[in-house]
Amino acid sequence: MSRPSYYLTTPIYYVTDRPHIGTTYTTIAADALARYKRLCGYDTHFLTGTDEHGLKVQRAAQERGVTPQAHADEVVGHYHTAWKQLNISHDDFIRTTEPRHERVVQAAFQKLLDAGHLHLGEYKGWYCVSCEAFLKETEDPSPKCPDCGRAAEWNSEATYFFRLSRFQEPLLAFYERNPGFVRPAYRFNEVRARVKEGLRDLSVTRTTLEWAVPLPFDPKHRSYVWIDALLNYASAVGYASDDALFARRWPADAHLVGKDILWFHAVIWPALLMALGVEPPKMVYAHGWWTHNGEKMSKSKNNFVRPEEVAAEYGVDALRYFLLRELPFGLDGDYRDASMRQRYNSELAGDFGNLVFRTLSMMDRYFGGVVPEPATEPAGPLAEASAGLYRDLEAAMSDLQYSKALDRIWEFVRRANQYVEERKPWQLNKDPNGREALGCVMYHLAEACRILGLAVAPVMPATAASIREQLGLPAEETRSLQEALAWGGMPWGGRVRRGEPLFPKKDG
Ligand code: ME8
Repeated sequence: MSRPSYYLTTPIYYVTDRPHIGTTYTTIAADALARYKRLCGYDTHFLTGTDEHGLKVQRAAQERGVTPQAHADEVVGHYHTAWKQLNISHDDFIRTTEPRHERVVQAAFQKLLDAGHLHLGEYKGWYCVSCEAFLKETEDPSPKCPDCGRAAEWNSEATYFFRLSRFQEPLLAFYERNPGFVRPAYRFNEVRARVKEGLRDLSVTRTTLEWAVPLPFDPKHRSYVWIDALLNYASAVGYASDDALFARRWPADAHLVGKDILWFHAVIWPALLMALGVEPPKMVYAHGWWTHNGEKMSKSKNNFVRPEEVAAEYGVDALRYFLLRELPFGLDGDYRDASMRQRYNSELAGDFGNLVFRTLSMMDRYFGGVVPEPATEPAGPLAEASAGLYRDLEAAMSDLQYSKALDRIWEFVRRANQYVEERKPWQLNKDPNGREALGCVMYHLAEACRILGLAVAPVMPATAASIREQLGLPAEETRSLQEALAWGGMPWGGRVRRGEPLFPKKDG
């Protein structure tokens, strides 16, 4: 039987900035989910990429005196470099300037026209270039964008409208049938309430914009950047180009997005898909926003947390761990170096790294590095403590509750450290009758480390690989996570190879 597909995406990022903690956050969260699903045996497809058209990118290029394409080609490099450094395991990286995507944007517009979902008219209103979004009607003569606070620009031009208003009822019916469509639930309620207030037709083309995909039936008009951008999720998996591939991957299982772009994903995107006769995605998960030392991050304040700097100080896995552990996915959070340092020292160096290091040190000291057979005690308190681990991880991860999954794993780490204190291997070692008991204790600790090496792999892949190597296990686990997490999988008789501490303590 073929493995079930799991298709997940990040937003595609504007090529106006290097990756910062916000874009990194979505991408790391998606990566942990992709890795988790792969371990569970899914045929996982993880897509990320860059959003390269539109006024915002056009102006960024103009300011630098280069063409938009040259600008995009340069900035996209920052994303490739960052995602490589952060161990992001995407299966595909789409750029909206690629022909494979532009063709699909044109095909989609043609279909919308043919099916009667577009009408020509005139758009008059305010536009926020930074958010690439239209503002609600206002009496204010110089309004600011309610999302980013920047001054809006007046826009008046001929445009094709997408008949979004027609989709109010179909959307509400779809939401009703799919109560898990938007997560967290309270954000779904906000979306539903706004849709109930009514939907206005959406201007989806522009004549004054150069850096965008031209419409096949009216080349004076070019695509509004958000329509172009949303279609990436479909064009990357064969929509309008490879029907078999598209049938395999679609509908997407999870779109991970920030809360600021939920409206586009939970309202405009499913309506557009319905208009094209395509099923909407299964889930859109909106995460919260990070501030830095209590302040909003912005170019003007120049206070972005830069992932490469945090990774240089603490390591890539510690950054990944911190972002996913510090707050429940969905809520807003504040990045503080003191919290990072505190979690690093107490949870990574103290609890986790210490358990692995002392287990392997004692294995060397008491058994010459060879894992003993747990002859008299094949199971024990650690077997018990690991018993519901898979079930709990699955429950947490199916709702992208990374912090809950990590809390559960750390419960096990602490139980294992407590076990060391209870059984005192150093005393058993002195006891002439303690050899068998010591063998059991050390086997159990090695097994606990093996289990941890699997459980933390989605969030801390390099750490997990190092644990497997130190335990003398093959790099790849071939069984599914559920099977591999069952107690007793550590072979005996093999040699362990103790490495350096995984997370050396930081002073101060
Ligand atoms: O919105 N905390 O691109 P973008 C958390 N191209 N997340 C943050 C954040 C913060 N401080 N700042 C930004 C776009 N983000 C579009 C997407 S998808 C078809 C098109 C998140 O480069 C933000 O919520 O502005 C969003 O998910 C992403 O980073 C912003 O990407």
